[in-house]
Amino acid sequence: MPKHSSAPNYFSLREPLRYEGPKWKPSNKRPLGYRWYDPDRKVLGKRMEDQLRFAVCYWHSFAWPGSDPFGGDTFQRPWHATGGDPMAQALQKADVAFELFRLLRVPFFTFHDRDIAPEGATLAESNANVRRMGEVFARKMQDSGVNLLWGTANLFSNRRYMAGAATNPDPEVFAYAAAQVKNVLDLTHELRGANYVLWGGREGYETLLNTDLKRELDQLGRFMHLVVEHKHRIGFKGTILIEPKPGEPTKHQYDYDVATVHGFLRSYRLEREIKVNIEQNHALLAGHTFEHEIVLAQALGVFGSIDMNRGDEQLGWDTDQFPNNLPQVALALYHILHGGGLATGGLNFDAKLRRQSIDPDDLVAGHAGAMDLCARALLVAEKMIEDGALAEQLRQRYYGWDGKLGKSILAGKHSLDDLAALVDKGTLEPQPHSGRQEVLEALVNSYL
Ligand code: XLS
Ligand code: NI
Ligand code: NI
Repeated sequence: MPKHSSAPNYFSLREPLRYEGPKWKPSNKRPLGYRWYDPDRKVLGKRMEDQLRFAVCYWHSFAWPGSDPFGGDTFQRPWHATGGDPMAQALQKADVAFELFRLLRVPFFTFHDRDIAPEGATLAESNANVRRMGEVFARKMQDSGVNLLWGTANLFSNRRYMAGAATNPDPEVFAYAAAQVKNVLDLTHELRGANYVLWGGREGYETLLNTDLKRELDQLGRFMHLVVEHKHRIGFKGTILIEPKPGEPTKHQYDYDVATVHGFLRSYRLEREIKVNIEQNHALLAGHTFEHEIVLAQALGVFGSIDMNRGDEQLGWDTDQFPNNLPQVALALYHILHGGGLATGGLNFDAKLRRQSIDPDDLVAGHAGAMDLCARALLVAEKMIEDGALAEQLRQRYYGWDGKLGKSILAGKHSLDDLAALVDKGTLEPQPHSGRQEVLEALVNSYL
């Protein structure tokens, strides 16, 4: 048996972490605290907590046992013990989850249906279990003030989804997935979730030898329309989000990256209804930077929310580590804030401990360290925005486009013939200018 087995005493900490100030260092007596995360501090006109909108995810922290392809459960959470009553275990898990939220003072959480309640013999039974846990959540949320950033349905673990959910060759699987999403979307609405997420875990394929790609895309489009129609029917005010990921579990995922998802949304006339949930590690796996995906989503009008984690520079899979790179996170937050902030979105720690981190308190440490890093990065982003030098150099670089020629080109006032004539007259003499990348990189470092 692990040392701490009953839910309220699962962690050794009793009092919630607090803001300790910039001089604070972890000590044996007080190993955990916030050096930067000061929820009430005003940053660019909003409380820090409201700028960052942190969420703890249920799946990595409470559902995953520490397994990898070569070995099983390392964490031995008491609610995973074999032979236990699954519903009692789900309740214990929820107690520990809300205890972690309290200790961290985190304002939001996220879940899949299968994380929170046991799967039953039929879908009706499974859905009922989810709803029972939903009632438990409603009470706990009321008591704690913790809110739901988003809910989602797990349409990828069960073998019925091995060939996809909406993109399955069998319409009965499509119907099954629809029934599951309806249940979680209804629950998310009842719990006043800020968003609903669809990650197309198995919406993709391994080989075209057994896959009709066009049909599968049409099925996915139809599925998304059903979700949007249902959202409006029940009056859910949150945002529907698709989470792009380029590979894993399938070789070709249809929701490859922000550009691909946007193209899909446009083709199926969904671009006004659905936005994206961008995950740092997924951006890297797609061959992009995190900032690229953020800024592109903003440019296309589909920026929604963030799954905040980090990949490994050597490993080509979704390692889902807690963020720990100040310049990277600072630039991401700079772009998020510069483009208007998070709106209904948040920073969801879709991040898991390394499987050797088996002490319950490691769960507190992983999140607390990540929250503090993000808070520190937010303060860096604030300096970047208040100083304005980064924005100013962009303005200068595109200066010509705000002038007479640039404006009239964009307004469609010139044909190719016109422009050729202008150049022939010899009045234009474009001069190359330095891109100054090194200067700008040093500028970024000056804010750190
Ligand atoms: C997997 C995804 C998943 C989604 C939720 O790689 O990140 O965890 O965030 O289904
Ligand atoms: Ni994710
Ligand atoms: Ni992921």
